Amino acid sequence: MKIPARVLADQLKQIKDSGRFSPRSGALPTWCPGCGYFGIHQGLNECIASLGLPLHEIVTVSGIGCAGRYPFFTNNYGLHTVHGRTLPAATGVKLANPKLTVFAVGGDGDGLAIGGGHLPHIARRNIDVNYLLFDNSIYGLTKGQPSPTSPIGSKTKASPYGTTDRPLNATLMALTYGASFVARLFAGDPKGITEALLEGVRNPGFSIFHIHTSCVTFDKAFKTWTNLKKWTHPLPEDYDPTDIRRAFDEVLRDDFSLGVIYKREY
Ligand SMILES: Cc1ncc(C[n+]2csc(CCOP(=O)(O)OP(=O)(O)O)c2C)c(N)n1
Ligand code: SF4
Ligand SMILES: [Mg+2]
Repeated sequence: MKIPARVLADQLKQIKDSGRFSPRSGALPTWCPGCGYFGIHQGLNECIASLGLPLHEIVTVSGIGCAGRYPFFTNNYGLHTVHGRTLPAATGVKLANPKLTVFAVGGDGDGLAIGGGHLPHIARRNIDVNYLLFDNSIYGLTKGQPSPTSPIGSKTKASPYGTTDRPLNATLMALTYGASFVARLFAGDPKGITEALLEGVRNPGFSIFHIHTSCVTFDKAFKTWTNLKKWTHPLPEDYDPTDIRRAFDEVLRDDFSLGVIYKREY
């Protein structure tokens, strides 16, 4: 269906007037068309716009990967650091200037493979960093090797006979490590991402947002948009995110229920 130019211009004006685009930089994201990261970008931009903070008081810190490119696409301060060292760098930023609102952004390879040793320590120290884990279950930037969250049997150029390793469950790991705020989200639901971020930013400690997303270029079988839409669903209506035992029950099912899984009461 062809949308008339005037309708598109009106829609663009509405978006500009809403301020949704103001946290974006002039650099257009270099992600592949259809990549789930656009939905995450929209969710975080809307959160930043709603916070109403001056952009120089916000920092996005990344490691390396397609997710690691994130800081180029925002107008706030940004640090593109070393593969796997997203969380130590973000910790340093927060400790050096506690007035800053810090968002750490990184992929499943960055955060759970090479950088997997940092998650328990930022969680137990309860450093006030908001960590968006972009979990596409693949190494996107290096052209599609299996990651620690790829399912058993994943066939890639680096695993032509299928992987034999069991995948990690990042939400379960975050709960086990004692993270004080844990959300599980989906890149296809930017509104849900914004809502969880706005709640998590208020947590005066470490908040993790485990975001299931799609690598449309290198994964044609597992985390496709079609599958993710089929698998994801909201948490039960009577769910109480302050009940840690309930949170473990929910997450042990290795399910795709979405929302705020756990928040600590101080
Ligand atoms: C020390 C080091 N080891 C390996 C690499 C190669 N490398 C770059 S990105 C990457 C993995 C990317 O996967 P992920 O973190 O899931 O991010 P995605 O690209 O999927 O967003 C690897 C292994 C590197 N840049 N530095
Ligand atoms: S390779 Fe995958 S993760 Fe990277 S930008 Fe393209 S679709 Fe996104
Ligand atoms: Mg990845």
